[in-house]
This record gives sequence, C-alpha cells and structure tokens, in this order.
Amino acid sequence: RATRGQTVWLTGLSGSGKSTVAVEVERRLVASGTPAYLLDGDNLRLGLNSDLGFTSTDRAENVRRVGEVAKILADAGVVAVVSLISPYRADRDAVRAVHADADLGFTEVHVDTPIDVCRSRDPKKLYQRADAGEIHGFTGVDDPYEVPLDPELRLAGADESPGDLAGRIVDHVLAAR
Ligand code: GGZ
Repeated sequence: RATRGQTVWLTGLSGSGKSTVAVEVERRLVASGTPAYLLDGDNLRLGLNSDLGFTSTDRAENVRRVGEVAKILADAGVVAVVSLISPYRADRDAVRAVHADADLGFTEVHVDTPIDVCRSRDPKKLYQRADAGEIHGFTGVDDPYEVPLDPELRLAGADESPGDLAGRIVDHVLAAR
C-alpha cells in the first residue's frame, strides 16, 4: 500500500481557486519526492475532452473520463490531482466508486468559496458574460452546483491563501500514503 497512488479530487465553482490550489499541491508533492500529476478540466478540454460541452450529459462524460485517467495514474503509483467543477453529486460519487472498486484512495476536496467571491474574482469575465446572457448554462448562474455532502476535506477558499489550502491537502495526502 505504501507505494500506491491515490486521487485527490478538487470540486468547486469557477473562480473558487481550485486550479491555483491544485497546481500548488502538485508542486509541493513533487518537491517532497511524491510523484504527482495535475489533471485540470480547463486544460483537458483542449485535448482529451475537446468533443465535450457543458450539458449535464457532457459534464458527466467529462467527469467520467477524467476519473478513469486519474484511476490509471493512481494505479501506477502517482497522486492524481484533479481540478474539475464536477457539479453533479452522482458523477463524483461514480468516480469515488470506481476508485473503491480498485482499492485506490480517493479524497474529495470541496473548495468552498462563496459565489460572491468567485464573481468578484471573475478572471476570465465569464460570470459577467453569463449575466449578460452571452453564455448559457454557467455553473452557479443558470446551471446547478450540487454541494458535496460528506467530502473528506472542505476548505474555505476565501479565508486562506492558496499555499495554506494546498498545505492542508498535502498533509492529508501524505498521511494516507
Ligand atoms: C462552467 C464553464 C462554462 C460553463 C466555460 N459552466 O473557471 P474556468 O472557466 O477557467 O474553468 C471553467 C471550465 C469548467 O470546466 P470543467 O471541465 O471543470 O467543468 S465540468 O466539471 O462541469 O465539466 C470555466 C469554463 O470551463 N466554462 N463554460 N457553462 N464553466
């Protein structure tokens, strides 16, 4: 078990800070000699998932595929660090079940940043465009985000620095390895 990988799954709204935190988690793990690899939704949508949009069906397929890739990495001994909005509980639970079936660790991390804070960050002006009706089905505006009911970690994304949040996740990961 000591050499096995695991998956750390960051879920949260656009602008919650999950990608920034995930980058820092990967960096710290690798620096401490633990193989880790970042799977970022936004990035994977350029390649592996370039055929998918943002309907509930496409989001489910996005989550399923990234979950399968994470499982492969974990099985190879890597800590897969996933950053995906993954708004639907059933989709996240399915990925959890896939890991459980393979006896691989799975840590769900809710990056719980109030939507007002996400909106005020709005780095790509996507909330602004959703409000203006230029984007339809934007998570938190006119599309659902189902809050995790029992995540392994719930982090108050607006209250601590990305580095401090990453530190909490890394502590959890290393304790489980
Ligand atoms: C949510 C959207 C949408 C819609 C484009 N809804 O914050 P970002 O910009 O940089 O990252 C978001 C990314 C979400 O991709 P995911 O693969 O994580 O989503 S999911 O897990 O729900 O499949 C956001 C951008 O894509 N984006 N349109 N309608 N986010």
